[in-house]
Amino acid sequence: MIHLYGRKNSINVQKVSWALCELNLDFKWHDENGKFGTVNVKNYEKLNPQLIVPTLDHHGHIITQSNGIVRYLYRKYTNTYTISKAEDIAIAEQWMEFQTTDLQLNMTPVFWGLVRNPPEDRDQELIDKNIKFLNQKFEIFDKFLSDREYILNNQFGMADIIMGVASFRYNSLPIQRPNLSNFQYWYQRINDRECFKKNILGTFG
Ligand SMILES: N[C@@H](CCC(=O)N[C@@H](CS)C(=O)NCC(=O)O)C(=O)O
Repeated sequence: MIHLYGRKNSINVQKVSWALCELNLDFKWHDENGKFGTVNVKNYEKLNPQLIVPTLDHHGHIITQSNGIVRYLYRKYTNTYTISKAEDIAIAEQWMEFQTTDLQLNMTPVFWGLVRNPPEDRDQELIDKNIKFLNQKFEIFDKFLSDREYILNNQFGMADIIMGVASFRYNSLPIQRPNLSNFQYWYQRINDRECFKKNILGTFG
């Protein structure tokens, strides 16, 4: 049995639920309706000493860290790692790292500042500075997408999921975005996927 711990509107949990869906894997979802900062599961610290989400219990094998979980699932259930050249995998992983480090650095103050925190706590200067960086980083991704359909092997895969959840958040933010035609073309195809509609759409907030 596969168990996923975490709430539906967490960007990091979404990576895993989307990947499980794409791979047609049944799983039991725990704490689907949990609030931020709480995981309503008894003894959760035994599964995840950091008390964060997501955690995957894959037939008794406990894994944390969203990108690590997605890599594990793709290694286990697809031929991504065996058919791809190491150079191409490196590029895919480069974008996965980009999301979790560089993008999140700017996404967090913008998302929390505009969406999750009350308006009286808003630091507009900080938000504006980070919107600028966020737009610049998506411009870099837009250029990368100019000669490909998807990130790895021109097939939808793990790196599209990781950049996809971040892109959903970016495109949902009430901010001005530059014209990113390659990015928006890619995003539209990502949006059309059933697993995106099922796991990501309608979760902004
Ligand atoms: N590097 C971790 C970060 C996980 C993380 O920060 N999770 C947040 C939600 S997105 C969290 O658990 N916050 C506490 C909570 O929601 O209860 C990962 O990628 O899994």
